[in-house]
Amino acid sequence: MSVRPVSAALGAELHGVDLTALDDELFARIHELLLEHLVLFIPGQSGLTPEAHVELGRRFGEVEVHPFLPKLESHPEVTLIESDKGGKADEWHIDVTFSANPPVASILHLVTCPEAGGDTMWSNQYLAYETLSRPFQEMLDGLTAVHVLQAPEVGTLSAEHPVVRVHPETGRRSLYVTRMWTSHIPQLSRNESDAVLQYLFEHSEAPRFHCRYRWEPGAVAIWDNRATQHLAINDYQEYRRGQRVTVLGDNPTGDAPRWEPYERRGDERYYPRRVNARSGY
Ligand SMILES: O=C(O)CCC(=O)C(=O)O
Repeated sequence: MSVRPVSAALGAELHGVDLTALDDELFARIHELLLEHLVLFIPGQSGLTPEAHVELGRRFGEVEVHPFLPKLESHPEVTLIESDKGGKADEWHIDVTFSANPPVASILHLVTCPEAGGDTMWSNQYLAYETLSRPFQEMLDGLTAVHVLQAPEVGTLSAEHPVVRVHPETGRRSLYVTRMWTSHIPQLSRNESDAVLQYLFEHSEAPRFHCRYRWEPGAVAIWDNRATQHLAINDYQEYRRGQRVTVLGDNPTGDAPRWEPYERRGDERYYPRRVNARSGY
């Protein structure tokens, strides 16, 4: 197997790998590389059947059946991301943070993609945290954030997680707020929360933390959902189809909140939630 970094921030492309011939040794190497590079790209996997895709997911942990996104009829663990059915995740996000136990990892198999365009970008959230000043890090270490999905299929789903989480396998801290789902920081006033989150969204999405992948049909991406965000670029018209297997089992942990929830004063307006009805990624 050869390993070629995709950017200085994160991402590596693997060559000489056949995911249909997965054994314990190959899986252990992929797992180790994932912790190091945060997102792995494995081109040339057109032979990856839905069974083998789900099997790869099961190596990492329990596999999700998404509550409402379209799925393969024969394999409900395989979520379909089709451009002609609204499957364009073109806002930065960490997958499913509105759940109490968001995914550990996602495995996306690009079956059909445009000749040019439809690239996907990832951002390294260890670096996003590590490049903040020490006083700002210390403040964020003691805060939580609420993540909300509002969708007709399920109503409102929400969860509260640390703003800074500690990775259960590497022990490193990463920023854990995301433009698509994070609504507010309950220990701050509404104006403070809006301002801090706006800053964190922009900071965490900065190009110096990125890699960008140009897909070919049959390529697979595996990302660590605990320390990255991603965005699919919506710059194409053609049909694009991805099949995603998502691995559950995460329980984001960080420092305990150091402050009580903010108490509203007088007639101060408080947290109208952002409406997130676009998808369920
Ligand atoms: O379509 C893509 O490239 C990424 C899809 C996505 O954002 C997701 O599966 O969470």
